[in-house]
Amino acid sequence: MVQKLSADDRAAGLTQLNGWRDASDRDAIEKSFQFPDFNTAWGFMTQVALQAEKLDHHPEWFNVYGTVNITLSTHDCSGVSERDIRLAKFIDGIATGT
Ligand code: H2B
Repeated sequence: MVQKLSADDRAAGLTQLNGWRDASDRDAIEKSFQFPDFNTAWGFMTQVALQAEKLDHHPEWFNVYGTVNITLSTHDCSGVSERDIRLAKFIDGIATGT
């Protein structure tokens, strides 16, 4: 069973991420990405999707043209776990091109 992060571990995890914040309306973390066009946004989403399958951990997301809003939470523990931090780190790496 996946463990929900403690408040301290969650805060520590967020400091390792770039621009992610606690969702205002639920127990999750979120970030908004802006790309120059739909093609770039979709390429980003494709890379995230492949990694999500590999990790068996999937984003909730919303896309309009170059905007991609991503929310991460772990359904299995109804909150934020290490899996969300891991996927968020991967996503940050792709979005910055590192
Ligand atoms: N994704 C997310 N975000 N949270 C989960 O708890 C989760 C998932 N669980 N992807 C996985 C799939 C689970 O449903 C399967 C059965 O392993």
